[in-house]
Amino acid sequence: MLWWLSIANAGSSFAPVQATQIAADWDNLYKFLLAASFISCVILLGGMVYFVTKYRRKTDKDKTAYISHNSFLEFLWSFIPLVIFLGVFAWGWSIYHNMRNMPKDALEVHVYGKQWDWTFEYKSGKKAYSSNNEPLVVPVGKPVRLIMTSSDVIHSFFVPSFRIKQDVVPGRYTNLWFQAEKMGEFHIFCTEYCGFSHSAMLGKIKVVSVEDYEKWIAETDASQLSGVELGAKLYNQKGCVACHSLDGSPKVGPTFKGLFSKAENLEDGSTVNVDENYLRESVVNPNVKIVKGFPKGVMPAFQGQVSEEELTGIIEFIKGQK
Ligand code: HEC
Ligand SMILES: [Cu+2]
Repeated sequence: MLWWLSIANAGSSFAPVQATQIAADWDNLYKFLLAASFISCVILLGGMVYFVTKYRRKTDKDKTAYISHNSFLEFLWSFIPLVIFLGVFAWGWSIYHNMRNMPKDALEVHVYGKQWDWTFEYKSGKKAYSSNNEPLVVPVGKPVRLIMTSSDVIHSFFVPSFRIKQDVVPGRYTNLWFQAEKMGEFHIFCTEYCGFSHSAMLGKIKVVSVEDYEKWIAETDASQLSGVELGAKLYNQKGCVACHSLDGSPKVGPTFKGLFSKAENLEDGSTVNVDENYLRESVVNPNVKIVKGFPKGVMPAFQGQVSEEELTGIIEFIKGQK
């Protein structure tokens, strides 16, 4: 193998360590593209130099025969690249599909980006702040899903060793998932220019054994409400309880029982898959999508009435109503 084909696996200035399977897949595709480009370049430039020397004008009387075209050759140099490009497309598509297809059983962590910190919030309510040098701690060999949002401008969450990157946008959730196969610490960068200290918006992912992760998460401060507990408190305090039941019976609004991940029928005849973004919109802006059989304009909009952490709590609470 050429030196640059093997160097990436170890981690170098050429490419960081491969800490996930996706990173290895990604690198293989990238190496193929580099090798294919290199070989094409040699064929093209080599051919050019060869023909320039071979058919150069040696005497004044030299005359090259007139050649118009060669259909078979032209077919080959169109068809072979077409097959290669379609192959690259299929290869890239399958890696992208793995990257974006969120596993259902993943450990979920909420991520808030803000100028200039990444806050990680676990189900238990435990939080870690990158601006305090606290890492995102995750177990090795387990799928992890990040549910991310921003409380100010657009940031972007990038983990070079995992080869994953996703914009973190105010007003909505974006997702990333990964399964770390190597223990150790890996860098997080913000890759969307977000103001004065953008370059210092750094973080770390610390991949530990499953036992160490369990020990670490068990150390959650007992006075800290979990997301579900916070959501239950808000369900009563904010008055959702008056219009939404938890036992399956409709009140003024639909019940929360079995709501998450079902296909909801809307007034306009369409259906929507109930995910975190749908729940978020239903709370902050309830009149955008009206549930079939329920009145419009009855539910108050909670835009500006709940913080990002509170919204997370409400969503976790609704997700828990199976
Ligand atoms: C005054 C009654 C009322 C209150 C209070 C209320 N809602 Fe609603 N809610 C409704 C109605 C009516 C609908 C159905 C119409 C629609 O889709 O907007 C609804 C729809 C929803 C939906 C979409 C449900 C589905 O089946 O797709 C969610 C989620 C929701 N509300 C959450 C909340 C939360 C959380 C609170 C408290 C912070 C709350 N609501 C407070 C009346 C209310
Ligand atoms: Cu940023």
